[in-house]
Amino acid sequence: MAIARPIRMLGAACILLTLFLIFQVRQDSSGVSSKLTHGMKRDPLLDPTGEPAGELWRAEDHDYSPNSDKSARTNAALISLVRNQELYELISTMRDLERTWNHKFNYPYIFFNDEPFTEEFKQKTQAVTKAKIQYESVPKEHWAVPEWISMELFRESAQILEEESIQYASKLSYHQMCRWNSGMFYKHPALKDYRYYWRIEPKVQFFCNVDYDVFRYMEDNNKTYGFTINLYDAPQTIKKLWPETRKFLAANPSYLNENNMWEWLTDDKARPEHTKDANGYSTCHFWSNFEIGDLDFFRGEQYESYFQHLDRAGGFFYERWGDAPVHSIGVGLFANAANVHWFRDIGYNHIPYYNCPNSPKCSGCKAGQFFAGADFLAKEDCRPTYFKYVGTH
Ligand SMILES: Nc1nc2c(ncn2[C@@H]2O[C@H](COP(=O)(O)OP(=O)(O)OP(=O)(O)O)[C@@H](O)[C@H]2O)c(=O)[nH]1
Ligand SMILES: [Mg+2]
Repeated sequence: MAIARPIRMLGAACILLTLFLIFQVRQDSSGVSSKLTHGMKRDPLLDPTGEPAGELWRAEDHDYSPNSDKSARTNAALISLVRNQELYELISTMRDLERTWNHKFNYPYIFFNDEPFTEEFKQKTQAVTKAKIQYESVPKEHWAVPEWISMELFRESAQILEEESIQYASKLSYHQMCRWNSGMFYKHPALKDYRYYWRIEPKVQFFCNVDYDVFRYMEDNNKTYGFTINLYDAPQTIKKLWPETRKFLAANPSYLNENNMWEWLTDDKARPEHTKDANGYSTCHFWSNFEIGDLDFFRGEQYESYFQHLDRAGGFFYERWGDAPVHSIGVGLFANAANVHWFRDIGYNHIPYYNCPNSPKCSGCKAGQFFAGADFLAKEDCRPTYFKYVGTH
């Protein structure tokens, strides 16, 4: 018996709808879709990505040889705080960065450690690059727990955070590392004469060939800070960070930049519970395991006195304030948002998150992929909020 035409049409529509839904679910579970909200229909990383606009410095046109006195390199270094036991993970990071970028530009590396670097560490890292490497110790007074911190209170607070399953809560060196990265790295004597830094960490990955001098790009375009990944933080680790920030701002209202990122920092629409638990801070931050920044900004009066205030407040030890939210709030309040740059063209991964552009220069990651692993990671993506309030520049 023939089936009536309207019924056939309905059946076909049902099949198409089912196929569409299956496609959507598969996309979500592959980590490619990060469930962009705030009205963003499409991840900008899915659109073809090229180089930033404007004049770019290239290795073909200038002298970037490693030992040249007249090199075109600007005043910049690749930096990492790292432990001897992370040698092989660091080598893997260096290989990626050399392959995609630094073999063309030969910027020097400066490695920092609270312990002396071993000879093996020095030899094996130097074997990966033609560029110069400096191996630096962190001054004791930069690493030590400040005298106003009560170790008893630290242990009690860490215990409470451990009960909330906060990773590394009772690991003192983790707190010291976060404090050093927040307010000490830019005071290290080895960085005194440098203007720009690119922070790297062991075991991160770089996926895309970058054919211009990114430090010159920062300088020529008056950029203060560059990032790849924009995330939410765990509110339990920073409950007092925003209240302390508000206190600091109340005492120093003139420090606030006219073109700041207040709405990104205080958004309470995307994750209202998060903002509530962090006492007014959205917890959105630039993931600081990647950052390219202007040291003059961090050394400047606004950021440095902000750090001093936070350090006195004790949250690097009594909570688990990370350098990522601290840098991000500092940049979000005291820098001009127009001078903060999303390096969308630098393909990057630190487990478990990615920045992966759609470009023939990239391999090893999937365009638009935001995370690898369990689906719940998708909700940690703060880019839609950032793009909405600050933009995609
Ligand atoms: N020298 C030194 N470096 C450290 C210490 N703790 C952490 N680091 C470095 O600081 C950076 C951040 O530390 P990680 O342990 O990766 O912290 P994380 O990224 O929050 O944690 P993971 O998700 O486990 O990677 C890395 O470059 C580490 O090598 C330390 O006690 N001494
Ligand atoms: Mg790490």
